[in-house]
Amino acid sequence: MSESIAEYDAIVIGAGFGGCYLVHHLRKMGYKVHGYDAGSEFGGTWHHNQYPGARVDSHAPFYELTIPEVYESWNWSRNYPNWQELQSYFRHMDSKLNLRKDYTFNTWLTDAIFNEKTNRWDLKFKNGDRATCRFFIPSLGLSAAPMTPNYKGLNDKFKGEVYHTSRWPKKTVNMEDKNVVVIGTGASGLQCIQEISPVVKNLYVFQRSPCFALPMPQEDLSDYSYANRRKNYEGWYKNRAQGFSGFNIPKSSRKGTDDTPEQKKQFFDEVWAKKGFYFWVANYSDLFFNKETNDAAYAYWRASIHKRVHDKEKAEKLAPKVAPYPFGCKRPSLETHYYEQYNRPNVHLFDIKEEPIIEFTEDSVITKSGAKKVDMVITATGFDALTGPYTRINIQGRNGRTLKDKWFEEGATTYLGITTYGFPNMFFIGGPQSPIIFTNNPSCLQAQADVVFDVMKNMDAQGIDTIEPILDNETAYAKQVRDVGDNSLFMQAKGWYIGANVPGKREELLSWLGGLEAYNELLEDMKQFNGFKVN
Ligand code: N01
Repeated sequence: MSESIAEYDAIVIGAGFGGCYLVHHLRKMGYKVHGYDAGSEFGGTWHHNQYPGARVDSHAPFYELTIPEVYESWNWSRNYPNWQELQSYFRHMDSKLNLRKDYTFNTWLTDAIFNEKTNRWDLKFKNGDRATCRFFIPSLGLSAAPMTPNYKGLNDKFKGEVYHTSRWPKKTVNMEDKNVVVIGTGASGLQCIQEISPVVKNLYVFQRSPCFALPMPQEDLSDYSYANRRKNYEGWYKNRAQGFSGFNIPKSSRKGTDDTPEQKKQFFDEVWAKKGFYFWVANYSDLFFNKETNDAAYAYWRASIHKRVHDKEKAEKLAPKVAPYPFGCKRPSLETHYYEQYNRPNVHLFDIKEEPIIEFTEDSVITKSGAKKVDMVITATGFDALTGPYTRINIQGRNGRTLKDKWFEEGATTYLGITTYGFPNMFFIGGPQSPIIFTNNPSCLQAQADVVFDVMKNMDAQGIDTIEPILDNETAYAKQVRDVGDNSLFMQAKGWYIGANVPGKREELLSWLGGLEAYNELLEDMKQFNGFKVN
């Protein structure tokens, strides 16, 4: 524990994509910047989420930072790399940029308090460290606050191993010949199930809602000529910042309501054949707004699943006749052989709504059909996404008001998904009301960080000490984000996109749905401080 207070121009919290990009560039711009992370290494999400089968479902080379020193010397072996390769990527980045010299790890930020006398942020860490800075830039990741289920007996009686997917231990976890429970079938559960089914003795999957997963077009890149591919990088990177999704997947302007059933079938065949997120991002433009279009997409998807799952009862649980929520309004994960796992005799599927978990005993899970012996429980139960990572920290702005209170009372209200009234010189990257949910994450994080760099530069050039959004502008922006959500089908899908998975959290669409290109245009205003009060 140090007695002194470290002084910086800027402090970045987080050592994932956003944090690394920020520290690298701010340092180059001549700022005295320091990064902190609660984990023991670089990687953010990918440092913690190393559960079996964890793999990104955004493809290379879009899912990386556009830092030439890093990408020019880095080759992915797959276009959808696994956690091991993603961790190697971060090690490579550090070896090229020596980020480590300006980072402190294993340091949990407990308090960040804006000091109205000095106009600086005063930070305290769990280990006793203290620091102060002019610019406070948290880049905490959307999934840094795991949600754990509170089943009777799980935490106090059950004697077997219990792991949350996003807090997977840094040791080998042996599952061979074990009876394993997986609770939750979102992206994490699905990937884990896909990987461990062939290994375990029995797998008991407890599903509350099915995931509408799409085929992952995985490719082996090891034989590619990277020299040739890299010639395209500059163009790709430029395009990714200008498209809707931050990928090379174009958004369609075609509406399902304009097409006959035959035309719809033909259109679905086309987008389905492209695999990956095409059936989501490049689907009809009214997919998220029109029930008829959405139902048609769901029916098409459902038929593809029923072809792969032999047991009709299981198939019906995985892809029910009536969609339990609108298609694509919870995140569709990508899979390669998930559905085939349910053809294995050792993989048992329970719909929690029909067969709830009654309790865990020392060595079993009890449901209405009896007790099943269990050695390990894996909870893949998701996150208090977007706001949770921020509201767990005591972040206090003007007049001692905390961000937690503000977002609890008003909902996740921000200006441009990057600042919030009452919290001067705080720029959050990848947080609520940014486009992060609907875009390739590095594309969104970089767009936000780039505008922060310009804002800081312009502030210094014009002798401005603090910047803070004007309340009316914030209210209007926040309303715009929510109104789009309220007029969409998203509000009918009770998942993390709208905060419905967290008891007591206000239900609202938590992300900007207008696409990255339109968002970038809004950010242009910020560079000139339009909509902001400056001092
Ligand atoms: O979390 P989730 P996730 N009892 O919230 C269920 C990113 N990600 O970790 O839908 C029983 O999606 C819950 O049921 P329901 C990606 O953005 C990316 O899987 O609320 N079940 C749901 O089935 C992703 O979307 C990658 O009814 C309970 C599941 O648990 C996001 O992270 C990989 C329950 C949670 O699904 C989150 O994914 C992994 C309870 N008490 C994650 N509580 C890739 O890039 C919750 N559930 C590949």
